[in-house]
Amino acid sequence: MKIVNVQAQAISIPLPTPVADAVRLITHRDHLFVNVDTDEGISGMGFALGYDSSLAMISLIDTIYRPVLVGADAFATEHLWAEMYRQSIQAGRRGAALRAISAIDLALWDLRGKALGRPVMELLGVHQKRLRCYATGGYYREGQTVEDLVKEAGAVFEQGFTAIKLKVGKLSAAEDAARVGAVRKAFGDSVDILLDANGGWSSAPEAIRALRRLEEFNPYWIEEPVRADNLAAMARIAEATTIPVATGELEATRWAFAELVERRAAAILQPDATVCGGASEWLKIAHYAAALDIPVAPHYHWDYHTQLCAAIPNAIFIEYFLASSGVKMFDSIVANPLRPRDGWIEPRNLPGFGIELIEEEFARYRIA
Ligand code: SMN
Ligand code: MG
Repeated sequence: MKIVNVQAQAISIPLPTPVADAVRLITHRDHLFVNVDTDEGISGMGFALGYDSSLAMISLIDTIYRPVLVGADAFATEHLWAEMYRQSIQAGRRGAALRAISAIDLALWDLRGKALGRPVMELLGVHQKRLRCYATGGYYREGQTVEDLVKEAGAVFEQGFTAIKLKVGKLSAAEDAARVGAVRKAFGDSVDILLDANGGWSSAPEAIRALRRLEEFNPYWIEEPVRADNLAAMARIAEATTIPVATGELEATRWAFAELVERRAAAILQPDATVCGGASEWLKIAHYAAALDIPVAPHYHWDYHTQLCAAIPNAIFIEYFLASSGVKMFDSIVANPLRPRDGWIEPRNLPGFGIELIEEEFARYRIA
């Protein structure tokens, strides 16, 4: 089956109200979309979160990736990944180039599932279909009090979730401890509280000082305590606190994840298939982690990660955003959004990734 066309588009969805993590204000979400068509009339679709690089990604597809793809065998995903990576080595290796490769690779896996009439998880081999979710909330919001945060967490637990992720790292250690402590006090030990600093602490000592104050609330993990690049600091933090370090949402390629493990920078890996290089690369990372019994808790897009986590033995969590969080607006363009029940989520039983878009909504948010 030959690839005859690769189409790239971008959308930008505004958030109803801006929210912040430790390092940035988020006002909208932009995504790259890739459609790959074949000579047998079967197409695949893939997407990646852009962080305002969607237009740059379209340009990379036009100049570097489309020429690699058109005319090639659509099932040759391993060969095509290697070739796309090689042809963009000067411009790429991570960041926007790897996100573009991710969207293309995911489109090719979607296509393969559609061609064979099976969900991606069944092409891989199913381990489990029921996956535990945590709900991400607890962003910093203008004017929000600790009581408001407890109320927000209450709404999450009322829906049956037993794990929540809260932001830390923007306020003083005492203020962050008050936020996390209030949630722990209100909901007790039966829930898991995960923390995400988005690299907000400037050094290992600063992170360790803040984390010492948080240890008493028994957080499940601390995510990206310092800048993702500073593996030495990440390892020092892991050594100095009882809280397991999770990281990986900004990492791309198997080599980057191997380094995280070798340098003892993370106890839990968070590869994102739309960032790390697509399903092909995500699977290598997850299998490498499985060889060491390291848990995998992928970052974000559950439309992909439910299919992929269903097919590995070491998945511990799917990340989910409630629509009421007003943060993750992607489901506003999905006709068949996945809905967790009682804190658990299952992959779609449809060919490929089975994601159906609402065309009018897609068109409304389209920017290129
Ligand atoms: C996050 C980052 C980017 C998009 C969505 C969510 C955040 C998280 O760091 O881990 O939830
Ligand atoms: Mg994060």
